[in-house]
Amino acid sequence: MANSSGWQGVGDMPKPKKEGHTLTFKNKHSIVSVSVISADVIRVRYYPATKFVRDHSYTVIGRATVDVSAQYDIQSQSTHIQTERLQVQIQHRPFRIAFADQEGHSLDQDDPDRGMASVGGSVKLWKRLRPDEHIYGFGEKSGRLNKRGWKQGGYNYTIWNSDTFSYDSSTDPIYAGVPFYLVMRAGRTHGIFLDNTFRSNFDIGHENPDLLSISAAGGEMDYYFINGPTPAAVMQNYAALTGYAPLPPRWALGYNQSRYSYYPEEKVRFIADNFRIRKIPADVIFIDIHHQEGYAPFTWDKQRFPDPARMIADLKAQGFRIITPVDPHPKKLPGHFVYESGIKAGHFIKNPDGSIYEAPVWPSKDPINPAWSVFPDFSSKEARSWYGDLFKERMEQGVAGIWIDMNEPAVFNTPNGTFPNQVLHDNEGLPSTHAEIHNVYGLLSCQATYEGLLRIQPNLRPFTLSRAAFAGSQRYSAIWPGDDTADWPSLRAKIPMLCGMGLSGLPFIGADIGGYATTPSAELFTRWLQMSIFFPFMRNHSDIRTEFREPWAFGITYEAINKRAIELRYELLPYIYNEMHKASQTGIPPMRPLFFDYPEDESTYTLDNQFLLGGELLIAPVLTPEASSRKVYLPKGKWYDYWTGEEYQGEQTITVEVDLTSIPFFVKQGSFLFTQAVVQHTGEMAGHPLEVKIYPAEDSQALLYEDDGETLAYQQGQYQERLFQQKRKKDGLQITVTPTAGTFQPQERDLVFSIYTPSSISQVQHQGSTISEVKVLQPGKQGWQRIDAHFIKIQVRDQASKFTIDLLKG
Ligand code: MIG
Repeated sequence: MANSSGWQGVGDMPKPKKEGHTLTFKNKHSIVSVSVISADVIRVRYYPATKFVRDHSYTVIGRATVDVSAQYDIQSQSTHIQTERLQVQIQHRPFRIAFADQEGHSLDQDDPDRGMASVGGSVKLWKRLRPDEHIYGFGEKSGRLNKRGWKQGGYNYTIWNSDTFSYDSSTDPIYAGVPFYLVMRAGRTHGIFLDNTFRSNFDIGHENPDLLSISAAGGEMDYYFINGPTPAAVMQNYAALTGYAPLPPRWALGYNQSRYSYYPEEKVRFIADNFRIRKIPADVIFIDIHHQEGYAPFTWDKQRFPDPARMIADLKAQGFRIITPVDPHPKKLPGHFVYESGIKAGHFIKNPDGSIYEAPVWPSKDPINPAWSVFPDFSSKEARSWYGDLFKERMEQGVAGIWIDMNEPAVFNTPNGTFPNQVLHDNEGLPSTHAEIHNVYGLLSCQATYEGLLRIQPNLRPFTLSRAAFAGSQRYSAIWPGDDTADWPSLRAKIPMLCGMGLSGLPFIGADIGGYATTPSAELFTRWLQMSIFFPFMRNHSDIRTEFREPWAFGITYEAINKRAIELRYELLPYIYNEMHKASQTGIPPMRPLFFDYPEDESTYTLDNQFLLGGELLIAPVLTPEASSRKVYLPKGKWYDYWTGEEYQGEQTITVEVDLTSIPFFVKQGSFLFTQAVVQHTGEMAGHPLEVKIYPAEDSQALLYEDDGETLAYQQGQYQERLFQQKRKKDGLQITVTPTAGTFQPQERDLVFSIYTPSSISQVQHQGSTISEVKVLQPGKQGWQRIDAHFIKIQVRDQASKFTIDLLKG
């Protein structure tokens, strides 16, 4: 049935054929299949033809149906599927699908008038949108957290990765899109993932307030219904399908200093020396495209960097890692190993007439030897493996990670800034045009790079930072949201944007501190830095046309404030690392909006000026100029101001006073906050005390994961996981630390418990024997000390075996 706009609906379907856990429906012009992937995940495929082309995905890596028990009731007019947790009701005439929970409460359904349809190769699906449904996700997106939009005006989001220099809060699409969203309604959540790489569009009640429509410019309507009921459960199910972010090297979680552009070598050394002399902690320096000879990827400019290996070794001795960009646009340089080997093996993208596609990007701006670029076809397995091997020399020189820019892909000579749609890709054996590969070009460039680094250094965790991304990019890269501007709206926009990325399965994220394209005021820079302490990836980066903005660049008053902010990052590193480890196991993003942990609290559904880092910390950054106070919403439970120790009852909005040095954040009752003393870089951490801040509840617990921070030995069991527990007792408090897994042993060190305990403690015991109270804790010695009205500290030597500490009231 064609409607007025030409869309041809799926129409009526006869009874399906059942094969395994897949039901296939066919009529003269359409094929639809519905598969049970697990008790929580249902896959729907629709193609406007009598058969599917092939079953292939660049994103989904885990859809093998395992141990599913589902019942199928196939009637002539309808089919009903029941899994352990979901019901799927399929109406055959016209074909419509509805999803419900096991009690039959409706979760998601096709619009009864429209359902799925196609026109001219595009596919579209209209779903019901209820007034109280809140929508989140779509990857890196501007605007509010809740994609219903401000006052439910509705947004319309496009997935088409785009180089959007100096974008603002209304630009869409930008660099990285993920065709996945969560629906939250009255505390219950589910997700929809569209596994289609063509340009797609999600209209969230914009065109019609009662409809959410999904369309793609080609391919199948291939989507997954992903059950909750909690946001965490949706993310876990989504990660099982699309993969997990690997555990990053710990140094990458330190402070990263970057600039377009640090060169020559003396400048890089000057930056490094300044951090160390000024005692501002830092782990990584990013140099930019000027390190290359004539902007040719995989080269070094011999004048600017005469001996990269030596420079990198010297900086390593100072505790710095060096990251360089390698943009995926090889220069057309006859004689150069990248160009020659790629030409020889046929790894570059071709025009429809079979010639090699060339376009101007950075290498065309070389004043001495300008040349256009050629482009690896990352959609070919062979090209990916060839490309990954190109990094050998660079890694041997000691480069610690690869920064992948311009991989939307971006070119300089087309109106939309990317390849023409007609260029041809291998598409893993089924040749296709750029229209199909564009959105995964970034993802696949990261896969090629990541896998190459892993082959070259099989025992080191690869690090890549990418600008473009798609569903599944979490498996290979940290992502930063490109070139924004240095203004207050842009600062504020980072919270919903990064939270939305986390909700789209990308946990390892952080934005250019200060805003990229323009120069921030000292105050704006400081606020941005203070907020970024709590972003999984923390990097200061700026455009070549802006003023330098190292933490000391704004004068001594600001330098001291900025230094303190970076020190706090290092203090929190054991906690942040632990959260990244959890993300690597579960898919749950460390940086997340409040509704994620408090789905029953409706006042969190549109809250996008504060966020959580893990379950323990609530961050309320100062987001306005010359602020003297900020309002903070605290959800259910008891919360403690990290700085003052003041206790607050949740479910209220409080006002905290702030000045330029303030970094408002709150710790939840029951938390174990794993911290350390300030070090200048992560290489100094070993042997320093681990300080565990405990905010006792009746009883609570937390797992702490530790390892060597850098190698893959953890995959062979070389890590240490311990369970920290605290329990209130009649006569005080008991803390227990129990090793639970792994063989790794941290270097000998003190373990300090910093305990929030208003009650009067008079005695402390370690394994039943009394520890003496001291005025000052001495390194290496047991003791306990009263700090202030709220805290006492207990210090013991850390030990591999289980132990108990008792705090006894007088
Ligand atoms: O066309 O490498 O977003 O971070 O500094 C600009 C130079 C190219 C854009 C990136 C930015 C980077 C810059 N790049």
